[in-house]
Amino acid sequence: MEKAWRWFGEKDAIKLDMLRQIGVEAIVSALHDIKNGEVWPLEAIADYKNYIESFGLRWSVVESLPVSESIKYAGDDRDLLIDNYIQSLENLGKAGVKTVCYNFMPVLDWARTDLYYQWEDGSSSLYFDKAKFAYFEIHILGRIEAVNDYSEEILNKVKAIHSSITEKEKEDLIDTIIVKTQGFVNGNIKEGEQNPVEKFKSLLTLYKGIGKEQLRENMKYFLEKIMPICEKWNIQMCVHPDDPPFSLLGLPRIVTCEDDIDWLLKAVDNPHNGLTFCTGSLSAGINNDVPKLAKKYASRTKFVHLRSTNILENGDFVEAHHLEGRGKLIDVIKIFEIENPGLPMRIDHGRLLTDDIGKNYNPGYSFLGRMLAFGQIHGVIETLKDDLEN
Ligand code: DNO
Repeated sequence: MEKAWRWFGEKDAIKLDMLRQIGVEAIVSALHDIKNGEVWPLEAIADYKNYIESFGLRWSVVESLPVSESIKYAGDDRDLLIDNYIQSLENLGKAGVKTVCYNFMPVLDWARTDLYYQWEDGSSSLYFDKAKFAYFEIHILGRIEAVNDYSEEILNKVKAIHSSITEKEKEDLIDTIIVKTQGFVNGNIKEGEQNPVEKFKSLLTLYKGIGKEQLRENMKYFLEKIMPICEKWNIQMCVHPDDPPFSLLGLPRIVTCEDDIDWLLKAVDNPHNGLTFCTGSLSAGINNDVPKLAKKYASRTKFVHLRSTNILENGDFVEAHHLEGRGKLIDVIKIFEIENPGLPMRIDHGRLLTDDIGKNYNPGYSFLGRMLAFGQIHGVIETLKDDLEN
């Protein structure tokens, strides 16, 4: 596997020389300053690529070239936005950056309720608390019909949260779900937004009446339009699975499990329509057997995210150590080393260790926590390669 690292550009507190020193070979990044929906100019792409290369690294994956909401809900301007997307792909192709990660999640790009779940050793990781999310839907967004989406047990917990939550805790929850986890990935709501809850609610209304079948149709439409430019430049499109892989906010989810992936790969049966195999997102689906999926989809996988989770009895999930939990990374790496060697992989999320605290890293993107996982995974890859060669 190619050992890559997600880097957020020159503003990132983690510098490229540091990455080179720990054995990183390639960079996963995006032109983060360009607004969602606008064309990425060739010159800006080339400058960014040259900068990365000046450190002896290569820009191997774009994560993400975001798909505008209007493409997802089929708004009036979707064709114009798809044309812009095609132009960005053309420019990436010309510049030689040919693996492009994206997602097709309505409104919310990944969801967590807690950024600092405490472990006994003082480190922390990201966490998804079902009852807190239900509370957010029902009491903060006022989405009353959400009561139909949750069990009685969860609804009882929601009542308890409602009677004890402080204003500060409420603000933190809003900030975590719709601001802190979204702004840095070119999501809909940025830090400093005056009224994030109102903006979020108005985004949700765009999807009124759009169910799973319609969202699938819209995704197919988008992929069919962009395949010719991908063929021209040999660009690999790789969709990121929905995180978490179950429905939230009454919105449809279409990349969550084997059935979904089967549908997606058949609907547009073109080798340029591929997957970002995210062991973290997939492992949070109770019915997903991650190594089994890796084996089945190895040839259509173009990029790998390595991370693991544990699902708790109450339905919450927590991000686990990279070598533990449901992600089964050692098995997955072995499968990819045999079935599709050389794929770019990056460590996804890491714990926040004591010396990471206060450094203003994006949620999940600590330095020491990720470096620890990177070192472990590097060792696993080399050991497996050695075993396979002998
Ligand atoms: C979060 C990330 C996601 C991912 C996008 C891909 O940490 O895994 O934001 O980059 O969903 O389009």
